[in-house]
Amino acid sequence: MKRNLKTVFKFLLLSGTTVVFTVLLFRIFKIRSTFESHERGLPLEPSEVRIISNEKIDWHDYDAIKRDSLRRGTGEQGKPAFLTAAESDNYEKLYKVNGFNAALSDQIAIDRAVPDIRHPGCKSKKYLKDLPTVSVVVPFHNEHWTTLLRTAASVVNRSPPHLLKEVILVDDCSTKEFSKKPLDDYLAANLTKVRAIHLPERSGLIRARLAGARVATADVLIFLDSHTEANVNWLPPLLEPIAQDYKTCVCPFIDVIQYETFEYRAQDEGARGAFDWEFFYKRLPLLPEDLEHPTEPFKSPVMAGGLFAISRKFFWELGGYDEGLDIWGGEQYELSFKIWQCGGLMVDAPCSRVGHIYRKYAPFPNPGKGDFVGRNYRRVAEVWMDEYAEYLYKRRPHYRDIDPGDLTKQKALREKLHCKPFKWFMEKVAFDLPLKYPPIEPGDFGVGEIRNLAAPELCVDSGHKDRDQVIGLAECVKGTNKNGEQNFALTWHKDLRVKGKTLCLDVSDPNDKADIVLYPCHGSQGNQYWRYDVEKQWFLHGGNPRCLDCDPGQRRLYVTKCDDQSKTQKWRFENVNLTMIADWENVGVRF
Ligand SMILES: *[C@@H]1O[C@H](CO)[C@@H](O)[C@H](O)[C@H]1NC(C)=O
Ligand SMILES: *[C@@H]1O[C@H](CO)[C@@H](O)[C@H](O)[C@H]1NC(C)=O
Ligand SMILES: [Mn+2]
Repeated sequence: MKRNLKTVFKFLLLSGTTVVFTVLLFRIFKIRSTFESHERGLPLEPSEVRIISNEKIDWHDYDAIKRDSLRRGTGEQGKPAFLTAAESDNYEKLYKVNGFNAALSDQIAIDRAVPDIRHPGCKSKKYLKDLPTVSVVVPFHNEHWTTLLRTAASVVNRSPPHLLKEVILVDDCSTKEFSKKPLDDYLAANLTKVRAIHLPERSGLIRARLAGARVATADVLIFLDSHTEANVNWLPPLLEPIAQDYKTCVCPFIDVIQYETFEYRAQDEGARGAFDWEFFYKRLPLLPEDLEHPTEPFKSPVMAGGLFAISRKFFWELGGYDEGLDIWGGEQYELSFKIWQCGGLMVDAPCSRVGHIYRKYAPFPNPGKGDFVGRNYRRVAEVWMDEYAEYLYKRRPHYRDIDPGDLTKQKALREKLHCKPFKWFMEKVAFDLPLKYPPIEPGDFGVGEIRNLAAPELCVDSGHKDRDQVIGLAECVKGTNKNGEQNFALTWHKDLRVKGKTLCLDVSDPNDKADIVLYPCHGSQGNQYWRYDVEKQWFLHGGNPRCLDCDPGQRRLYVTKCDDQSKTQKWRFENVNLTMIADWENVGVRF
């Protein structure tokens, strides 16, 4: 009996141990798997072994939110503000040097409250309990003192203290009095987590960011412009994707701080970053799967440039920025291409929002360095874009003659990291970019006069009219005399233009028999979308299409419900490119 008990006891003990052991193993395994992704990301010193768990918590600082909600005064809660006559002494002078209403900024508290305009779903979102630490790097040159301090204060006040290791203001050789000792003193007295480093010579935005990154010590680098305001709970959504994979770069949503009134508002509810073939920053619509999860990070081909989070480890693995890039321009493309092509990932996090003052105008003098932006673009194109660089050069032929300088280091880096070709980036990441921004501008779907079948002596006529004016029909004019009057192009933008002008046939009225007016072409569909149906000889307008129709007696044009029996809805379009029309869906954007 005693032996039996002992056996049972032993058995229990053993199986108990097994259970405990299994649970432990399971946990270790679980820990290990998150640990691994973490480990790849953040250099964990042996002394700082962290227990990484998948536990998620609510990171909101409800006390701070409460305090903010009670604030009243000029510009509080991000409401538009105005100067009184007495305050507006410096208005012109400060506007001129800053490009925004800096006199008003001085009347607004450094730690003002901004409205929480996140998607409502963000308010209940939880994030990993274990998040990496952050160094915020803010380069500036002659930033106005209150906008600079507001940037720093918003970061300090809206970040969990144990995550925010430091804020580094990189003074790129500013000449304003405040930028030196008064700034250092202010920070030492009032914002102890924030410090300024003063560069001995003017280095430009790109090298100033690099200088800040070099002295940063936390796991994650966050770069911000010097006239921004971090919004509620901005940090965890930026950090979680990096904690999960250190090769993920995360951008916040950028809100608008209006340059005149400092009103804080959304610019939109998200879009994917892109570019056209002159390297203007553009945006692509969210994908259907992105729209389904409005609070989840979504992939974005390129960053806007000024505001993003990246692990320090990955940033330096990518060589930081190309140091050959001068002052500003092209660096957002360089880093974006590198991130994607060299094994990383870039996302926008909708629940992280940061306001940014978009200036009314750039107040800085030209640095007198020639076409430094063109040279930067050339460097980026030569190193990363392979055969696609040609599309850039086709539009800006003088780039071919710019000496890009020594590229061996950049090319060696691309080699060393086994980065993918640009074609891969275009096909897998920016796959819908060519629809909206085709590398080679397609021809027109059709061009020439548009003649009505019911009244074959009448043609659509723009009559030298201008924007907002209604157009109608006129006697068809033969031959060469119809330039700009009866000569129209159905372009690859899927708009119908007065040939040779950027005026488009536009219908904004949803009512039946709505007029056709001229309006500057905006290339973004909507009221200017037209399609030609070759079989039916219809001009179809809009997404829920109506047909171009007319009243020959009144010489009036309008759109109305399509009708197979109607002859006034039939139009002969002088020259139609049937190949292109047959490929309608694959040319330009879809409605
Ligand atoms: C600290 O902030 C207060 C309030 O904004 C200001 O009056 C004071 O001058 C600051 N301290 C320094 C040393 O600048
Ligand atoms: C029609 O379009 C195709 C494809 O864009 C082009 O190759 C062809 O030259 C065009 N034809 C005419 C007559 O313009
Ligand atoms: Mn800016």
